[in-house]
Amino acid sequence: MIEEKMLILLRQGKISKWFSGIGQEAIAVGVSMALSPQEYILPMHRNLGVFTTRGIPLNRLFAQWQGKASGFTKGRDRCVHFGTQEYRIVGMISHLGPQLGVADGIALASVLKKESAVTAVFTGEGATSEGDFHEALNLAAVWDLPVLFCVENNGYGLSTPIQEQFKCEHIADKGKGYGMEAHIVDGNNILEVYNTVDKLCKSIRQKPRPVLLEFKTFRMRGHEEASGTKYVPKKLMEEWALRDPIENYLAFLHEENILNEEEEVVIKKEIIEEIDKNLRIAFEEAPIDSTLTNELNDVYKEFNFHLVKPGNVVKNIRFVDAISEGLRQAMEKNPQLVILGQDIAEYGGVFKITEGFIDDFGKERVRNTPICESAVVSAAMGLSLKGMKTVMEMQFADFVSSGFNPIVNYLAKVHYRWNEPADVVIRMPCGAGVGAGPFHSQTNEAWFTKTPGLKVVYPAFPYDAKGLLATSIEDPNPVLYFEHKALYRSVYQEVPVDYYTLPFGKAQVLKEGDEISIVTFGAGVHWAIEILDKYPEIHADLIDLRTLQPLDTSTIFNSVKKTGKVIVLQEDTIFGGIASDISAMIAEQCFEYLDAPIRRVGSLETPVPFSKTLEETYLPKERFEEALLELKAY
Ligand SMILES: Cc1ncc(C[n+]2csc(CCOP(=O)(O)OP(=O)(O)O)c2C)c(N)n1
Ligand SMILES: [Mg+2]
Repeated sequence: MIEEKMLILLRQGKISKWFSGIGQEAIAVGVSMALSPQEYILPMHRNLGVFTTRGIPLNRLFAQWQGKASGFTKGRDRCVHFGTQEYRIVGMISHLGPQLGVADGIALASVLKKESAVTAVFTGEGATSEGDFHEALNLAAVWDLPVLFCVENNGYGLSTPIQEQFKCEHIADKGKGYGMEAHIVDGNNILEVYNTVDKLCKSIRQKPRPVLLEFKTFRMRGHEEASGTKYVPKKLMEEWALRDPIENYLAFLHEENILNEEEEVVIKKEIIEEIDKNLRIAFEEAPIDSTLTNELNDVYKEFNFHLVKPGNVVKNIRFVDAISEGLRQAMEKNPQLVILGQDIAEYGGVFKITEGFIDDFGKERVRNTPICESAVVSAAMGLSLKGMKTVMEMQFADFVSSGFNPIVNYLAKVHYRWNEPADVVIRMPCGAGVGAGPFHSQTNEAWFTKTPGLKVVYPAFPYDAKGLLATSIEDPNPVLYFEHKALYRSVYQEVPVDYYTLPFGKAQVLKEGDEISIVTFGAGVHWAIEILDKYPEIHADLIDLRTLQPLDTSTIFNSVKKTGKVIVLQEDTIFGGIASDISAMIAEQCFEYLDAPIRRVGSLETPVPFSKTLEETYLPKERFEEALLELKAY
């Protein structure tokens, strides 16, 4: 009845979009009723029944659809794209697939917390073609996670019929391939849905494992209202109309004398009144009002940085040891912290940073993952929803492209959208100079500095690496932590033995001079030191940024105002990199102080080549030296 009302409002232009679940109601309602209120459900765009069954006040639901303040996203996301911890609902993002992995993470948290709870996640049959579906099911199977994967096979993914979507007869057939129990359920029969799910949930709570359910059903309206159903054969529509879950259940209730017609009239009248009353409340609510500050402040969860001062006892260690030590101490400090990554357990990770960790923290908290970056990032999101922290080791920063979607669309946006932090650190072994070719050498920080909602940390020294890793883990926001492989075993420093933190957004001025400012980070810092050592007559400020988001612009601007000349040096190719943005900011903020053109120096605009000689030409060290001398002489 809510849907029928919405279709009217849509025609009147009072709401902007509607994804109808007419014909599929029994699935969302049946599944939700079989779960306990404490168990999480991750619904899709057609699952209104999840929201109503969980008892969300209708005025809030309507306000959400109208982008009003008493909705769930402060007007920032539309329709059912929201979550609410209060009702244990985690809404979808448009990309469909990532929520399957998020369900894995929630289920993993429930296992680690020994809660014996089921997590139910929905998807359409169309989205089962996404890699995320395969990754999430595989991960859940390997880890025995108590996830109920509910596939609503409604015949179409937008206009694409199932025979153009997958080749096997039933989606449930795929369960065998994942080593997973799977069932086919008549999704139009509420009793069958409820009884099947109820029985399964009882069993999964006893013996945690994933189960794949394929609900056979049909989409009776267009993908969304505007797109219509012209491409759907009339015959199919007619056949499925006879199987309408609500009509049939109603007939059943009448036949069994559970409900008579007078009662039906009374109930419907009550529901109409409830809908109308709540719609009135939502419509009367003023349009959302916000300020720029308000909008900007909600991109990140507030983080009250807690300075833990470094102790006096130090040890001379390598960059790689500092990261390992920082991670180990964070594990000791935070029982809620887990580490996920490929080959990180017994093997100790390809760079041996987690060597020995499973002996101290156990296999539950130091988890080898299958090769499925997207599902693991999503699972980390799910762990965060249950109050846990994750450090994920990306085996090489290059491979982050396989987990890109959930990072930039889920982790980065979730706090702005519905106030939930993504308490995840992704460690990114990066960088060239190690003869590793185009796919093991990139420094891809620019993929992330572009995206509001992410923090980006990029230390150049062991001392900073340890302290900034501690802060990254304490910070509840998603952090991309870049660690340069060429520095791992070549850079040593005296590093405090005990745990300490360092603030984000504070650059370090490593050398002071009044002629030129050099702004850089990561390996660039070491190249700059080397070249400056060669030319003691050049008096330069050398600024190591340490974190790129947040960025310490005041240290940059103060230096440029003093020297009037600046080189921004980065290892990545220049175009679209952070050096370009920094130089634009300098141009805007320090124009009157400049005595020479701002110079950006970076790698050649090619992929990173393998051979040593080509790699030397690719990397910007020599070009930096030239730029330095040119600028000195300018
Ligand atoms: C990554 C991605 N690709 C494409 C789309 C566009 N899109 C949104 S829903 C949808 C169809 C989904 O079909 P299905 O999974 O069967 O769910 P249904 O709509 O039938 O419930 C498509 C193609 C999208 N939102 N995200
Ligand atoms: Mg579909």
